Amino acid sequence: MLKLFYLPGSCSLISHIALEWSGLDYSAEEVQHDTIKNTEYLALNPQGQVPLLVDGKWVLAENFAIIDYINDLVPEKAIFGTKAITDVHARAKVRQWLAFANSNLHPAFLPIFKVATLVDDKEAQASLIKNASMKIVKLFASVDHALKEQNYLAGTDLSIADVYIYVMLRWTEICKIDLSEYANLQPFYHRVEADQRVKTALKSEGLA
Ligand SMILES: N[C@@H](CCC(=O)N[C@@H](CS)C(=O)NCC(=O)O)C(=O)O
Repeated sequence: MLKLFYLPGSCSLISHIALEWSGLDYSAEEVQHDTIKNTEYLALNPQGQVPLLVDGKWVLAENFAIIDYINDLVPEKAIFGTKAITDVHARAKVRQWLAFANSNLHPAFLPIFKVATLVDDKEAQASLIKNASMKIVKLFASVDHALKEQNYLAGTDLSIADVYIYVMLRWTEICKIDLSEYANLQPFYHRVEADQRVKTALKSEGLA
């Protein structure tokens, strides 16, 4: 059976939703910040981070890789969206949005979440948070633009790329980043959140 280690509401929520979507037999174990830095966990994932997927004796880290692996296990579940099953361009677009979310958006939050480890001075911290927030707002412009003509980022139905962006949007709420200049983000957020697989994973992490 597959087992996922997660921190509630963190980026591991994306892999959690993918597992829920897969219909595969899995368990999800909540971990604490100190647990992922202990020797036992570091032996499984030297990065000391979530998500971490354990499949028997085999372990896999990194959201992108975990999502891709789950999709390979159950391609008929259309985790990359229905169109992506047969359409190479649709599949490539899902990967483009996943890459954007994973390597542009996701790290842009780090100066906010880790501000105390980056600078000591309170004024400098406030300025760092302000600048990082402005960068995040700019990054969401392309998401908003893509959602002008369609309800989902890479096709006619939900894909895991939408889920990734949804989790990043949750973080903007936590960080109080104002995205109200973008008309398409709020309806998209509610659309994704209304999905039963998303709801189930949220509930299981105590976030519903
Ligand atoms: N590149 C990794 C990043 C994973 C990551 O940043 N995980 C965060 C939660 S969102 C974490 O474990 N933070 C705890 C820490 O780094 O101490 C991925 O995409 O899976």
